[in-house]
This record gives sequence, C-alpha cells and structure tokens, in this order.
Amino acid sequence: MSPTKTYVTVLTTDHYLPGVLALQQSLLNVDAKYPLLVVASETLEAATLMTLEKLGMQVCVVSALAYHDDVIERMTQDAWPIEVIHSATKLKILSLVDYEKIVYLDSDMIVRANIDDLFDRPHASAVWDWCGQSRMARHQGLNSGLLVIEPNISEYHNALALMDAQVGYDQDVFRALWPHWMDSPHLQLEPTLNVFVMGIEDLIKMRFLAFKDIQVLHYVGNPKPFQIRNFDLSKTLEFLNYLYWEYVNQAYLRLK
Ligand SMILES: [Mn+2]
Repeated sequence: MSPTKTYVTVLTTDHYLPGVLALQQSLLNVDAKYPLLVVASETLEAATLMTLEKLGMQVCVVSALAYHDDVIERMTQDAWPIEVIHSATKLKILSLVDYEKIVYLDSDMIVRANIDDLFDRPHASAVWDWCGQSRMARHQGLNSGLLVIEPNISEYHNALALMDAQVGYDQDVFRALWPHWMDSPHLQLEPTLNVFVMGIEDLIKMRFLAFKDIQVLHYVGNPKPFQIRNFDLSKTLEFLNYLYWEYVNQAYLRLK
C-alpha cells in the first residue's frame, strides 16, 4: 500500500541540499510517523538526488516552474534572495494528488517536536506571518513556510493562473488562492509551529513563547545557517545556527 500522507519539501538548487538533510534529520529525531518526500527540480545534479535517496527520502523529480519575467525583475530590483526568486516550483506541491494529505515544510526549517497531529488539520492550514518584534501586530496573512494541503489539480491550475497573473511570489499566490484564510480561525495554526529565528529573543523576553514550546524553527532570511561556519555561541542567533549544524552533521554521519 502506498502511503497517502507524507511530509514534503522542495529542492530547486543544489546548494540547499544541507537544508533538506537537516529537515529530514529533525523529523527522524522526533520519530515522525510519515516520511519526507522531496519535490526536486530536474535541474539538480545527479549526486544531489543520490544523496537524498541514500538517506531514505522519496524523490519526485519535476520540471521547474518560473515566475513571469516582470515578477523576477521586480524581486531582483528589491534584492529578494535568490531562493525566493526560484520559489515558483513550490506551487507543484498542490499537484501531488497521489497523496490525500501532505504537510509541506520549507527546507530552512527544523522540527523540534513531533508534529504528526498536523495531518488531522484541515486543508489550507498555516501560521500567521509574523515578523520579530512586530509580532504583536499581525501581517497581511499566512506564512507559506509550513502548509497543510490536500492536493487538488483544479487548485493547482488556479495557483498557476495566479502566478501568471503576476500576483507575486509563492506566499502571495497562496494568500490569493485562499482568501478565506484571514477570516478562518480553524485554519490558523499555533505560532509555535513556525517561529522565525530572528527576533526569537524578544519573543521569549516578552513571554510570547518559551523555547521549549517551539515546535518548528524557521531560519528565514540570509545567509542560511548551512552557509555559516563560525559561531559566537554567546549570541542567540549564532547559537541557533550552531544548533542547526548538529542536524546537518548527524545526517552526514548517516551517509558514511
Ligand atoms: Mn523559509
């Protein structure tokens, strides 16, 4: 029997491989009940795909999606990081109709507690997009780093149409696809399921959350922790970057 539920992430550039390794390791460490499926761009090197398979990940190779040239130009002018410019392929997760339900996780996330219960949450569940100190003020909608999805082809085509209509990058597309999300408390997941590492000190100081309650850490922004090798462990963010490497190293050990 093929699995009908799976965790999913997307890999479009080879240098993000350590991110996927850390994510899978973090799921293994909390005894996740479901495997990790990697939606991989066909442009990836064979060695990258082999590493994923060797570590027991399912790999689904897809042709890459790209935003309209004007959207790419706008993002380039606004100095968006390259992974956001290449994030269109993420919309493919809506087309994974072999699965009745998926939990999508960004490849810059670490799972700190078992989150299998998310598979019982409804389609289009996500966490509010918060931003560090302004966390007390909600942003305009969901953050697309963690999504609960029941794949559906017609919704996938709607997402592609929104992409072609240049509504923005993937997060803007998901917000436009699910306009009811803002007024649907049952789709709005606990903030501990998508905690941005920057600004984490303020959240803890304000007692908005305790570190032990964090279920998913989200390493938003640049550089990514797997691009950093020197740490001043007296600084919170650098400590969290160091913590990230523990997962990467643990995964590499399994390759030996
Ligand atoms: Mn992310």
